[in-house]
Amino acid sequence: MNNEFAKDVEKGLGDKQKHISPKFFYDKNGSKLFEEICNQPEYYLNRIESLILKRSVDEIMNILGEKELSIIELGNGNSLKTRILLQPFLANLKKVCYFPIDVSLKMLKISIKDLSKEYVNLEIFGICSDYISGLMKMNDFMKLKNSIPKNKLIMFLGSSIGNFDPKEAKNFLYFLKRYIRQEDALLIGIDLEKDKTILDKAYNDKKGITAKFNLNILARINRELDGEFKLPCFEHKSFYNIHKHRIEMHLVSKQDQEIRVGAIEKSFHFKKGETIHTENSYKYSQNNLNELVESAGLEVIQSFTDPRKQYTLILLKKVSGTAKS
Ligand code: AVI
Repeated sequence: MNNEFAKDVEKGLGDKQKHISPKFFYDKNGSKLFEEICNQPEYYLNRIESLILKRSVDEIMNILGEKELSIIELGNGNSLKTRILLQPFLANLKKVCYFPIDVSLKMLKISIKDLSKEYVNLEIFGICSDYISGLMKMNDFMKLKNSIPKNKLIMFLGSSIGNFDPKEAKNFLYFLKRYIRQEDALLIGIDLEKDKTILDKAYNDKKGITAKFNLNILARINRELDGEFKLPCFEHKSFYNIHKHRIEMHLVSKQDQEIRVGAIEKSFHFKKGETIHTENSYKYSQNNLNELVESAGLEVIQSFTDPRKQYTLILLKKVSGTAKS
């Protein structure tokens, strides 16, 4: 049994506003569904981020100005976007090492296998782990192996930082700062605030893939925790909460019902219309973004944005003179 998942479900379904952490979306099915979401016409995030990456890769390379580089990617998924950087970096630098860090062993294995075939001169060190322990492992490993480039670029793409609330996002950036030196950089993808209609559509695609992705968390409880959720008795709901600057994703109970979760030996009552809050996806204004970066003791070296200012990639470094934390 996945104890962390069991604990999260027990606590989350017992709270007044029921909730489950979005990190549990990504089992084998969930990761596949997320890939499908990224291909939906309404979900602009990945498409725009890839375009920005293509347009800015040369500038990023010039700014970094390194001969050798270790690229660390948090939550690489299928590493599709990473290829946009890897190709030119490998063509222009003397040595590139790539550390993908991902919780899904299956995805990690597939992307390492594919990348090794495509780029014979790329050294890949995959780490199957959550971000925090993955970074610690990467750091220990780099200390042991002298042949690994010391210059680092840590990437956190796809606006995954938006799934943290602003305080968590600040703490996470602050934590990342520990793993970079003055001469290293972070590359972070962030979705920007925009028209509510565009946002609502992106999280309510016509084909219903986001709905399947959301409902999969209940199917996962059934599979892994001996749960008795009847999926047709719940429905996907997501909307942009303008006041909180975030997309909220919920699962709405369509009727009064009692659901047993065998692995934790508990039943949970749902009233008709009651929801399980499954995800927040924060969207940043330029001001909120500046505040986030500053509060973490970082500064923007350069930001790259699409012409309609829908999405941004920011290249960050430690504020000069920041003490090592
Ligand atoms: C992974 N993360 C950045 C996605 C997002 O947009 O918040 C997850 C997602 N949830 C629904 N659609 C996509």
